[in-house]
Order: sequence, then C-alpha cells, then structure tokens
Amino acid sequence: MPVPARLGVFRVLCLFAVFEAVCLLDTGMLFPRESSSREVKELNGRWDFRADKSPNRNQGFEKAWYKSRLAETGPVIDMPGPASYNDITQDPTLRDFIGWVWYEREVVVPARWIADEGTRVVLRVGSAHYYSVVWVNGVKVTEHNGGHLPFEAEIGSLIRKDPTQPCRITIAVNNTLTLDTLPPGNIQHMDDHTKYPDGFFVQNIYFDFFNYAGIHRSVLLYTTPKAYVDDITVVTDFLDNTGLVYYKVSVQGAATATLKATLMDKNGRCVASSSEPSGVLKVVDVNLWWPYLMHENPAYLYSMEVRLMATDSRSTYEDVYTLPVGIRTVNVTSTQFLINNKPFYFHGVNKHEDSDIRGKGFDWPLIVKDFNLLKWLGANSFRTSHYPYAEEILQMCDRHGIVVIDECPGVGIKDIRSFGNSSLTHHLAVMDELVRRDKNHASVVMWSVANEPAAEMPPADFYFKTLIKHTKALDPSRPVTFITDSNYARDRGAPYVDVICVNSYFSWYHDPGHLEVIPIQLKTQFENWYGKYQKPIIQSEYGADAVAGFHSDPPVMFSEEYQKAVLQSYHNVLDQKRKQYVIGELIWNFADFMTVQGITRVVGNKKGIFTRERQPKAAAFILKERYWRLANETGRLPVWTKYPCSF
Ligand code: GCB
Repeated sequence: MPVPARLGVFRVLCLFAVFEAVCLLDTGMLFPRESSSREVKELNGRWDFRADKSPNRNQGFEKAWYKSRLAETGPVIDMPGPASYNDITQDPTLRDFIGWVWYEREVVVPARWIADEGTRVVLRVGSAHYYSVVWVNGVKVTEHNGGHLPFEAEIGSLIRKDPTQPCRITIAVNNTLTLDTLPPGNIQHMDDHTKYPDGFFVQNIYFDFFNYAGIHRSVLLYTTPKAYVDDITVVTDFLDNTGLVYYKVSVQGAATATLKATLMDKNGRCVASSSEPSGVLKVVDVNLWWPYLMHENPAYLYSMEVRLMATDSRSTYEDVYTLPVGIRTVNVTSTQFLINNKPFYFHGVNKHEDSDIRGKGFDWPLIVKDFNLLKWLGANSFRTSHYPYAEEILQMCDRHGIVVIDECPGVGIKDIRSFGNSSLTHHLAVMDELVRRDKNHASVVMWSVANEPAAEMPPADFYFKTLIKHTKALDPSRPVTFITDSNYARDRGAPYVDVICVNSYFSWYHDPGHLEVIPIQLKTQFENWYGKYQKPIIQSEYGADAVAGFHSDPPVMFSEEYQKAVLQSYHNVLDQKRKQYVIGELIWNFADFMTVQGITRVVGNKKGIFTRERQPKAAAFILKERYWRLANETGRLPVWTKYPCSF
C-alpha cells in the first residue's frame, strides 16, 4: 500500500532532514569491514592486566604505568578480552572492584601498513565500561566517556615514528558510576570505624543488573586509505513496487573525490547506481525487508557498495565500503505500529548482555545460541534493555528479521541531581553516538531514550522533552519511546513519545502472590494510558521470578508454576487489548541474569524464561506456543519453518 501523496512529500522532507541532522556529528563510526581497500586485525585474546588497588585508585596515573610495559611497574595477571574482568578470577575484591583497571598488549603491525604513508591505521574499541583512556607506546591517543558504544583513534603517524618498536597498547578503564554517568550511580564512603574497615566505600546503583566492567567488545586495528568513506547514512522508503534508498556519503581526507554508489541484490546483481555523494537509488521490483514470521522471505538485504576515488599530489586513493541495506518503512498511528504499511505486533523479549564467566563480554557462541532460541520461541523482536548491544548483534537482527527497540543506557535515573545540565548534556551526547552507530540497521525500528526514570520529579519534564525532541531531530525516520512503569501519574515523557511502553509486575512487586489481581489491574493500566494519550501501547516488561526446578501446585511465588500462571493471566488481557491499541508484549526476561547481591535476588534475577545457561523453564513452552500462534494469525511463516529442526 503506497503512502498517501501528502504524507509521501512530508516523509521525503523528513528523510532529508535526517542527513542534515546526523551531519552535525563530527565523524562517522562505520562498522569496520574488510574490503579490497581495508584490512582488519582483531586484538582479541590474552591481555596483561592489573587493577589499581591503591587507596585513591590513582597510582597508575601518578606512576605513569602507561609509559613502560605494565609488567615492569608491578605484577600482572592474564585477562581475556573481550570479557568482563569480574568473574574471571577467584578474587572477590576483583569481582566487586571499583576504580581503574589497566590492560596492555603488544601488537605486531604489518610492515606494509607502516611503510605506506597513504594508509590510515585506526585503533578501535567496540566498548569498554565505563570511562577509558588509551595510550599507544606511552602516548595518549584518546579517551571516552561511556560504557556501551565504540570509540577510535588514528594511530598511523605514531607507529611510524619508530617502526622498529612494537606497538604497545595500554587501556585504562574505570567502572565508577556517578550522578552524571549513564547509567547513574554514586559512591558512598563509610567512615564509621566501629562499623566499617578503613577506606570502606560502596558503589550505589539504581538498576537491576551487575555492573560488569572491562573491555566488553573487540579491540581492533583497521586500515583505510588516506582519503576514505567516513560515513554513510541510508533511509529507505518505497512507492508501489519501487524501493527508494535515500543516501548520503561523507568523505574525509580529500578536498575533491569522485564516488560511485552501487546497490546490489542478494545475487550480487547491480539494481541501481549513482555517482553522486547523496541522492536516491531506485529499485524496481523491490524485495522489502520484512520481520521474521511476517513474510515467507524475511530479512532481505541488499548491499550498497560505495567506491571512492581521490587524488592528491602524491598518489591516487581508492576506498571501498559495503553496507548491508534493508528496504523498509516504519510508521505509527494512534493504534498501530506499521512496518511496510502493515500492522506489526511485537511478540518478543527483553534481553541482557550477560552470561557466566564472560559477564558482558562479547561471545559469538552465546549470540548464535540466543538467536536460535529466539527463533525457536517464535519471537519476532527484542528491546536492548538497558543499553546498546554489540553491533554484531544488530547485524544478526538485520540478517534474521528480528525487530529491535534500541535502548540507550538511561536506566536508573532516580536521583534528582541526575536531571541536571551535565547529566542531560551527557545523555544527549550518548544519543548522538547511538544514532550515529545504529542508524543504518533495518532491524532498528524505534529508539528508547530511558527506562523507568523517576519521572515524577519536577525537572524530568524539561529533561525528557529535550531528550526526545533531540532524538527525533537526529532521526526523524524512526519513532521514539521511553519506558515507563505502570503508574500513569508518572508520565512526564509520555506526551512527547510516539509509542507508550509500560512495565508492570502485578502479583509480584504489587500484591505479591495474588494472581487474581492481574486481569483487573492490567486492564485498568491499559485503559488509563490509552484514555489519556491515544497512543499505541507496548507491554514492555512483565514477568515473575522462577528458580528453575522449584515446583508448587497450587502455584507459589518463585516456582515455575507461578511464573507460568502470571504469563497466562497477562496473555488473556493482552489478547483483548491487542485488538484495540496494544501493539506488543515483551517478556521480562529472556534469560536469568546476574545482579548485585541483595535480599530480593537469589544469585541474580530469575525472571528468565531460560536459565542463565539457556535451558528452558516451563514458561518458555507457554510463550513458544503463544508466539507461534500469534505468528500464524498475523503473519506468513517462512517456507523452512515446515522443518522446525532447521534452527
Ligand atoms: C524493572 C526493570 C528491570 C528489572 C525488572 C525486575 O522494571 O526495568 O531492569 O530487572 O523490573 O525484575 O525487577
């Protein structure tokens, strides 16, 4: 169904606004990909490591540990990367460590990278939690504030200074959370010597997952030519059966350059091309990108190859970058979420980046296992609760048609001091970085700016209005939400969002043990929110803890039977309301995950429908049955699902 003409013009204006808005950011942050002009060298594996356990945690800086090999300034231990450092050793002080830790490794840089002055060598950290400082051969090359997004530095000139030296990379990472970090936290010192040992302090946090820390995603070196494709922005649309790919390429390192953008189908056949740095590529007989279980041929991806040629007095540079592109549209009405103009119902999960030993460290086996479980479950979507996930995960979503609500780390904003100017400035900067990184993923259909902030506090209104407006200006092509708890009086962000996302835990945190309240309270929740805002609603969290293997009939809290009963009771109401304006349901949580120690958590949060080891609890089968039924009602199953063993 084509977009009505007036809406179509408005949409195109919006698409061009994206390019203007995103261009306000200094540089791009394209995912490093190999090509005929680019090489990538992963620095994953063993690093030397030392936690700075000095009383002020500052000895590393005072004694300049970055100036020589780490092993020369004190003892080091082996530390794998990517991984959180917390669960790697038997040392409880390292598990609960707060402050600076130091990583170091030496890298052999290919001689040709050094010899060729026309090659840029870039050091990139996929993510390190939370604040990082990076040195190469003792020289500081960059620092980064924030735990979930990539950062990089060009180091070619530095390593060329003395090509005989090995390239020593030192990364200091500090996991301290303050009132201005995202998520926020604060450090509390306990000075009463009758109660606490000397120098005792704790990190207070207001969110429900372990504050894992360290180098969480790949560190790598990659090359580009001196003149290079710095960024690509793509926004897609379609009219009848013609796909429209609006694009803009930004180039660095060349005053003038020529470029060619070629869009290829799955078979490598060119379907459209252009020689302009921005414009629109038109695809006849387009294969749209459809979500998993909505179409028999979901997740169709084209490849957009950008080939750049530039010349300076010394030489000619050619750079090639290929971006996967899914062509689809997203629109929101007062009762529906439309993908490609068809109603989409989110039947999915909330996740965490979390597993035993690795903590929040990137791990391919875990990721592929999780995608197999999502597909087994019949889930078509997830929310990146409560921070941006690894880029490779979003690439998997693009490939498999799993729809994503992309959430920034604005979780646990509970202290009034975290609504001040410096917090807001950082929050806006994090949104800039998030949109810059994830804007081209077809799977990403909505931005989430925060989870359950203390929205009743007076400064919250200005804070969220500014944040949501900023995010919409950054990317007018996607709706924006913020996740609220069920109490609709705490609604400061709601007037500004496109979709209302509500978390509720009836019969758990409220009226514990009373399953009979769910039908009434859930119905009231939906009717209140819709009555006030007339915006579509997603049940963005619901669930109950269940310790795998605990059984009780009649059901009692923490048993598998109770978790099942909560889900079934929610589903009855969701089935009534999804005929009206409820557009999705995301279970809390996909899998059990680690939290801080506390009296409400038994070795972590147990609301997973899978255990932390990814084994199903009884609730997983309830959800599987439901999701496949919903898929049969609302979508078209891929041909291969006749053979359910194939995933
Ligand atoms: C919530 C939070 C989530 C918690 C969950 C719980 O509302 O958004 O981070 O883990 O409740 O289990 O308490």
